[in-house]
Amino acid sequence: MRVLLALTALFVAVLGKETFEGHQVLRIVAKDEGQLSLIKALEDMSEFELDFWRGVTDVSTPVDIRVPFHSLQSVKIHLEGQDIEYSVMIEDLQAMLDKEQEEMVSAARRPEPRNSDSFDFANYHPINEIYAFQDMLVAENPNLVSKIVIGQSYQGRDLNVLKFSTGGTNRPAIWIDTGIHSREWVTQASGTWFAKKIVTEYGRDPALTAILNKMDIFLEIVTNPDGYYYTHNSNRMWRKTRKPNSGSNCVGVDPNRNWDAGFGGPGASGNPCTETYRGPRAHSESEVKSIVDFVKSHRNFKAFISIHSYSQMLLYPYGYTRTPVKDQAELHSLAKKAITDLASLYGTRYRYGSIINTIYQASGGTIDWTYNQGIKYSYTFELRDTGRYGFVLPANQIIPTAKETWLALMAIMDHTFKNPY
Ligand code: 0X9
Ligand code: ZN
Repeated sequence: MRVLLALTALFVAVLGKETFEGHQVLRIVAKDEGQLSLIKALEDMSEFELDFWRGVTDVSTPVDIRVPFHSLQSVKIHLEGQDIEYSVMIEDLQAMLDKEQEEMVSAARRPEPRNSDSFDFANYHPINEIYAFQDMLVAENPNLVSKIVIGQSYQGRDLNVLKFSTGGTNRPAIWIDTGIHSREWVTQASGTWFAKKIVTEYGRDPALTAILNKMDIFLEIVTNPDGYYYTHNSNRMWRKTRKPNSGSNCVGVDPNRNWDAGFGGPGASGNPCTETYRGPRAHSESEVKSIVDFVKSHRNFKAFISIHSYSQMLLYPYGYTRTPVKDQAELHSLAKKAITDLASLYGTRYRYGSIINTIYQASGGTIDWTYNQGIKYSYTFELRDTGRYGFVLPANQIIPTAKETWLALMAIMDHTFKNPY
């Protein structure tokens, strides 16, 4: 088995992309607490090589698991043997990825955009195209947009942050990041759309104009560039960073378990071979540390919004502890307002609440750290969908997703603007 794995890795390294032929995504719903523990136990059965797309919340909330072809039979028999019900959400993951790839290839046949207006927001793009888009936006709007390089990724890529500012020095600011988990492609795509939206609406939308006349917005679209590059070129399902782990053949750290907030506690793993590996120490990942340093030296962030997918949720701290945050009441009612606005466009339904009560316990998460730094309006989104396509959301949903999410972002930004602290 070891040899086979090593050979597969070598094969992929030399010849290109990992394939997911015959991989299925199963949806499992626990009927009772007993079944829930049995499902949790699957997380530790490394021989199955399962990939939890949507982790264990509670009884009656579905769990989505990508099961490789080689373990499909045994997993199904295992579940049936324990009387656990499952359904097949995705029959053949590779077929879905082939379609995604075809759409990208045919979109890429169009002429290269000469300006940010002709950028194809309705399709997914490799990192170089997103970076080129960012530079065009800066060149076209020198009085509104600038690019700040807050550091380098492990593999040496620039960590780019777009700063939207109409002047002033160290104004109160709003942070938005997308793509810290690289495979959550609709987030980077939405981030790109938000960037364009901000420049087109400044001077038109009175609410955004008022915000930008007093505050700055910082947007990091490709927050995990090494991972993003890897999803395009080697493994579409890559979530973590790409830093090797000493003493292990497994690569990468979960950048949403690497922050100094309950670091090392329950809801993260100490095993480098898992998808929720916390890393050797807090802020060990340069993609995380660069934001930490930036936020600390800026000292004037008032809102921090970290965007993930999927499951349609708007969450606030904490994830590492059940202790409610002191601003719980305000964060809760603002979340409700934001998801109501979001739903007003297409009826997309979101759940909302604290991370630990709504999704699951997760330690070392981004917004727990930012909240503890004193950034009251710390939120995290899980964008579309609820599992039909999961991380492989069809490109024709990018713009609708971005548009509805923008309404929720505006609700949070507007509230932040109107409630200085
Ligand atoms: O497990 C995570 O890191 C998040 N889910 S995801 O599928 N995007 O990986 C949820 C944890 C807490 N919530 C967020 N920070 N979104
Ligand atoms: Zn995520």
